[in-house]
Amino acid sequence: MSRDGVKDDVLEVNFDGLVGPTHNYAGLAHGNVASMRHGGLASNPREAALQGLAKMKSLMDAGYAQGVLPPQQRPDLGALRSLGFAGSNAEVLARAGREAPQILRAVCSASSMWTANAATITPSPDAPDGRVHFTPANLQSSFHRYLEPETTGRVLAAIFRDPAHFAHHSALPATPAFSDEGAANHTRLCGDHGEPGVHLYVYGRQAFGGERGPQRYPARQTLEASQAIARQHGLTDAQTVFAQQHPEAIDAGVFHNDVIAVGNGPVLLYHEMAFLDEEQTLDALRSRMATPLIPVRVPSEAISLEEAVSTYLFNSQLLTNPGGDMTLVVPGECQENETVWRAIQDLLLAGHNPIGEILVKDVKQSMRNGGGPACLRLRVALSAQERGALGGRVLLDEGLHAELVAWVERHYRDRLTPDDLADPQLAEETLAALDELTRLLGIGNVYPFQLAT
Ligand code: SUG
Repeated sequence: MSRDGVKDDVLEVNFDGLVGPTHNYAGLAHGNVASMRHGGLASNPREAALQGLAKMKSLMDAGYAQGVLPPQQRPDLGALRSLGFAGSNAEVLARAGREAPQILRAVCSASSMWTANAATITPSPDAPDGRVHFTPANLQSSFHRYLEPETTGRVLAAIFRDPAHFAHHSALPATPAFSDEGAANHTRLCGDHGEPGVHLYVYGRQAFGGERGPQRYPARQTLEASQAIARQHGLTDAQTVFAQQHPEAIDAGVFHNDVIAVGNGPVLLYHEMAFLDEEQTLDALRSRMATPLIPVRVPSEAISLEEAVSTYLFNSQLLTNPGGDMTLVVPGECQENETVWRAIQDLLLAGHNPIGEILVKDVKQSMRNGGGPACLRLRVALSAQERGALGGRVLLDEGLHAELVAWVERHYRDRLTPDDLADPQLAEETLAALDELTRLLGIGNVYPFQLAT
């Protein structure tokens, strides 16, 4: 730490979720139009994992700090057993496949790949005790995602294990009043990443009281959940802004704020329909930030809500380069859409803002389930000392990347349909792969099958 409250050596590390071997299209996410549209399609788990690793590698090669988080144990046989399916693993899977195919699909989802929903993070320059704070998201809005937080908590505790630097909180009560979907609804705005920041929490509804909510699709984040996380992490009113997401955006398929806005440093790139009260949100940020806010507003006349949702322009990663300018990492779908591609050139690249470069990444396997480049990563701003205190081998380098690619090629199938999910061989393959992965990453035993006595 050199100046007051400022850490000079803080870097934002993007921890991408490794896509799990059971990646499939089950149409599980109500209000997520890509998931609803592609349910039942055959997936390619191998291609999905390799696309994710290729994105990680190219950002690592470009000089950004890149981390990786492991997938979860799927099928979640424990969840099936808790629902009354008994017998051998093969019997449990066969009966679930016969009697409750929707439940079987849910317990096979590889949804933990979207690590933007894994947790909410407060980096150390902002926390009163000078540690990095973590709260796993309860993801209680859907059954398949409600299965994630327990293992997420174990994985985060295994990696961010040194209590001198890292503080772990419990997920919020998994009930609609405290519905929480993690960092996807949270943006930290600041000068450099090591300077104190202001935390923008975007919620879809208020559980106790409150006004207009969406009519068609569910709001997955409550104000009460966001407030509880800020309290857990010790943030004050001067450090926080709580803004309601526009209900019309949720009803158009914007199920998380990161589908319609992305911030980095002092820049907030957003669609005009992102917030119910745009001016109030910007004013609240401006009045709290130590650095001038740089809003980059995209009006509906340039890009409609529907185009924002179908191309996921706002689900891009906005990354800081050493000189202070920024790179926007967009999904391939943005380049395929003429209107959006033109708006990127005219509004973003030619506008008065630090965005100086666009990188296009193909993450189509994930996009078909509504997960773009920004969904696939959890941002954790860490000082050099905190990076040095990480457990396991999770910061990507050439060697780790090559080993992960080889691991995927050894274990993953290149085609999976919903009917394949009852195959007991798939479950065996997956557990063997995951067991090997925890050794490769050096994170110890984190999966239920490894912890069972
Ligand atoms: O929760 N899709 C995920 C996508 C999450 C995207 N994350 C962010 N925007 N940060 C979801 O809706 C679909 C699974 C399926 O249908 O098979 C799914 O869960």
